[in-house]
Parts: sequence; structure tokens; C-alpha cells
Amino acid sequence: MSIAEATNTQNSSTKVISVDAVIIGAGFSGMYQLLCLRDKLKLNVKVIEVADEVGGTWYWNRYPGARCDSESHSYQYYFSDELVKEWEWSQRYPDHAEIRRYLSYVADKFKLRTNISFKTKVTAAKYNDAENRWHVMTDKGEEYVAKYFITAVGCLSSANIPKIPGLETFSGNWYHTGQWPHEGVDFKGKRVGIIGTGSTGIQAIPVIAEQAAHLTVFQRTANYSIPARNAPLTADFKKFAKEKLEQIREVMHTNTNGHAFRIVDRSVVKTPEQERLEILEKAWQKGGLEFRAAFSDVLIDKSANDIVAQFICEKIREIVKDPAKAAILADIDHPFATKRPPVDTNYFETYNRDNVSIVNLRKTPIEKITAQGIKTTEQEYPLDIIVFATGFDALTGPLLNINISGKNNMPLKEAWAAGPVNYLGVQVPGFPNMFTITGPGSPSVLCNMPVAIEQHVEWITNCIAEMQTKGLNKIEATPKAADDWVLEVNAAANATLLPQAKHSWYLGANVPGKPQVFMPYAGGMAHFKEICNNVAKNSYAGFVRS
Ligand code: NA7
Repeated sequence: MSIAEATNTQNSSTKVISVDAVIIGAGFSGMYQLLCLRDKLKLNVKVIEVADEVGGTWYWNRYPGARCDSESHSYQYYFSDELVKEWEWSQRYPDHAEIRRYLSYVADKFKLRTNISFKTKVTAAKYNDAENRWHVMTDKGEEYVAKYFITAVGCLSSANIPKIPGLETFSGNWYHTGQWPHEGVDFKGKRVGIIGTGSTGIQAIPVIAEQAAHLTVFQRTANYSIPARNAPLTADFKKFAKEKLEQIREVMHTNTNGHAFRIVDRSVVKTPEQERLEILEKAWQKGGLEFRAAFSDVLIDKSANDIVAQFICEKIREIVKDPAKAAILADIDHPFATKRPPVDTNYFETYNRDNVSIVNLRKTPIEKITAQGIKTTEQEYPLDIIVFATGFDALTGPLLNINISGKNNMPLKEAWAAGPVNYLGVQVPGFPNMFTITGPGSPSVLCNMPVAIEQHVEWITNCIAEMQTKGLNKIEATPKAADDWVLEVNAAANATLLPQAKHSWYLGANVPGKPQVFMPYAGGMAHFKEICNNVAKNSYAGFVRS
């Protein structure tokens, strides 16, 4: 049955449309989920996307310097050899525009746009118990009625704009990096203030500094950063990435973090000092997230971590010539890589510019924003533009921003009042036939995202395929399986140093009032995949199917 045939007009303003599955979001995950359900399972699928193009997080994150921290040959789909061979990346790390071009190419190649409603916002998604159907309402006055409801809303799509008093009085312009204007921002001759030194701030600061008259960085938590060593890809590397695609895919899909490199099985503490320094120096020169993989005990042994942390802090003091600035930048309060480790191009070097200053908010916190600029407890900084590189209400934010309710009209907000509870990161008890791609409780942001996405999408597709062939109507995670999974997610985090970063968004600590629970699954992608596959093999143990 086509969508048109199934369309009813319930009243003059609501169009009721029956489909098999509704997916929210047309980024990496929604696009692949659409392809799997439509072309493999021959289901009737509608994707709802608020933007006017595919791209997901890369549609919105267009701030200066926005670039992926995963290397380009690993930041792509691997489900199609043909696609891997056809597409050619230009640089070691793709920038936001190149990723959008890639996703647009994928959408064209697989003719995905025909199933996507762009510029459409989901206003509510409600499960109807009696019908066992999801009703997904949009701001276009449509009501999609579907057996399956899948969220592909990304982990970092809900902007966190801190409630600093006085923002509404600021006479200049302000921007959040995750909602960047498509036409760009002209910083020429302007006094710019930027709040935030996470991965985003660290990418944006060097680029804005080149344009602005003066850039003031407002730093709350000092951060580690590893040089990206970005460069155009050589012809040899491009050839290698295509010829060795099977080996690359094998590495990515069988390791803990989904990247195209393995963690070297050696200990920081057991390696003699000189050799250790040489290894770290080599890894620093090579650059990128692979630095973290030079040893295997960095995230599990505090003394190993201290050594690596000290190495980075010495690099900061070496690069930054002004000792006062260097002291603020190297005063880091958490173990290395317990917050998402940034990767940069000239970040610490930028502080050697005369037009860049840094304010230590730990010593002199922001009091308010005034018409003229930012006022800390020490002084007022006159500004023309404020950039909020203040991150996201991660993982749960994008889901809770949608008005979702499950059985007995239970709102997801209520089900998760004390923090996210789900099974395998994919299903919430009380929300039958709803699947969350890379939700909290899955490796998601601790993994190279396309790998995490391919795993979750393929697992969901197989699950739905079996339901369709067996004539099953409903799948629902049991409360016990979800409770046990939450314990497993906590145990996996507690086996690492990750919970030691008290201000991390992994914990929800960056959003005032958010329950503080370690959200991503830290047990490694390969292990997670094995657990998910065993659950499926074991007749979907932990789920009730009927
Ligand atoms: P992050 O990593 O959450 O960083 C946000 C930064 O903003 C961080 O330095 C925060 O300091 C700072 N921040 C947040 N709120 C405030 C207030 N109220 N005052 C001062 N400073 C504040 O977000 P990013 O966008 O950089 O990165 C998100 C992910 O996107 C990244 O990990 C990649 O996966 C891609 P704090 O550390 O909380 O003290």
C-alpha cells in the first residue's frame, strides 16, 4: 500500500497517514535506517526532518573550524563497498561542508529524499495501547500512524545555552556553535568573547582569532587537546583506503572504539621512562585521537593516566609562551580522556597571538552579561559578539525534547525522571516498538559514531525483519532487563577512570538540574556488539515479543 492510498483526512486540519515505520532525523543514522527498512525489508517508511536537507549534526554545526575528529576514511558508512570506493575524501579530517556533501551524495545515490519530509518538526509521538500503533504528529498538521517508531535524533543535537543573567540585554550579536547561521558570521574588526573550551571551542578559537580584532576566551575548565595534524590526503593514502577497505572495516568493527586503529597492548607504567617518552612523542607528532591508543592502561590506571596527563601539560607550557596564560591552560582538574578529548589545529599556539586573551572563570566567574559585554567578578569585558561553545544537553536531551509518551500515556520525561533507563541503549520499557539509535546506554559517543550507528541500525533491522517474518506485532524491553542493563552500564563506567571527571557531559553534569548518571556504555563497542548479537540469538532475551 502506498502512502497516498493510506492517507485519510481525519478533520479539516489533520491528515492521517498510515506507514509501517516513522523515523525522526535524517543524519547518518536516520538515512541508513531508512535504507535498511525500505530496501531490505520493503517497508513503507517516512523520515521526518526539521532541517531542509540531510546532514543531522553537520547540518547545524557550521561554526568556524567545525571538523570531524575521526579520520575521514573511518567517518563514513561501510555497508556498501561500492560507496566506499566511489567517494573520495580530501583531507585527513573532513570539515562540516565536506561531510554534508558526502551525506547528500549518499541521499542521491540511494534515492533517500523521496521518503523524507524536510522542514517538518515532530510535535508529539504517542503510543496507542489498544491499536499497538505509534501516532506521530508534525507541525505540518500530519499524523503518521506506524507500527514502528525509531528515533535517529543524534546524541549532541540539543544546544546547551547557559542561563547567564542579562543575556537579553546584550547589544551585540550572540551565537551558539550548534545553531550556526548558514551565511556565516563576520568577525572582522570585532571584539569577540567565546565561552567554552570543549572540542568545539578548541576548534573555533584558532579560526576566530585569525579574523577578530580581539578574542577573549572565557575558560571554566582547562582541557587537554592533541594536535590533529590535519593535511590533504595523499594519492597513496586514498588508494590504500579503497584497496584495504575490508581490513579497515574489520579493525573498526572489532575494536573498542570503532576507529581504524587498535589500542596498543602495552602499559604506561610498565614501560621504561625513556621508551615511554619516545612513544608519547611519536604519538603526539602523529596526532589525532590515536594518541590515546598508544597505551592500553591510560583510562583504567590513574598512575598511567597521570604520566600521560603530565606529558600533555608540559607540551602546553612549552607551546604557550606567556607563563600566565600557560598556567591557566595547564591547570587541568580531571584525568586525561575522562572528558571527550579534543583534537586541534593550532589551539595552544593561538594563545601566542597578541589579540587573544584568556579569563580563568574558576578564579573570576561570570556574574552577568551586560549591554556592553561580559562582566566577571573582576571586571567587565566589552564585546561586539559572544560565541557560546557551551555544548549540548547530550544523549537524553534530543529525546526528551520530543513529546514522547508510551503505554498508559506515560511521558518519557517521567520514565526518565531519575536518569535514562533502557535496554541495550535501544529500547525503553513501556515504549513498545520504539527504538532509539545510539541512545544512552549504548557506546555512542565513546565510539566512532558511524560504526556505532551501523551496529544499532543493523540490529534494529534484523529485529524488525524477524518480527515481520514471524508475524509478531509487538516487542518491548522488560523492566528487569532495563534495570540490569543500567547496572551494567554503571559497572562498565566504574571499571574506568571516566566517572572521575565530575563536570563531564557524559555524566549530564553540564546541564543544571539534569540527573547525574554516566550515560554511554563504556564496555567497548566490540563487547557491546557481542552482547546485542547474543540477545538476538537467544530469542531476544530481555524483551517480550507477542
Ligand atoms: P562540551 O564538551 O560540553 O564543552 C562545553 C564547554 O563550555 C566546556 O568548556 C564547559 O565548561 C563550557 N561551559 C558550559 N557552560 C558554561 C557556563 N555556564 N559558563 C562557562 N563555561 C561553560 O561541548 P562541545 O560543543 O565543545 O563538544 C561537544 C561534543 O561535540 C564533543 O565532545 C564532540 O563529540 C563533538 P565545563 O567543562 O563544563 O566547566
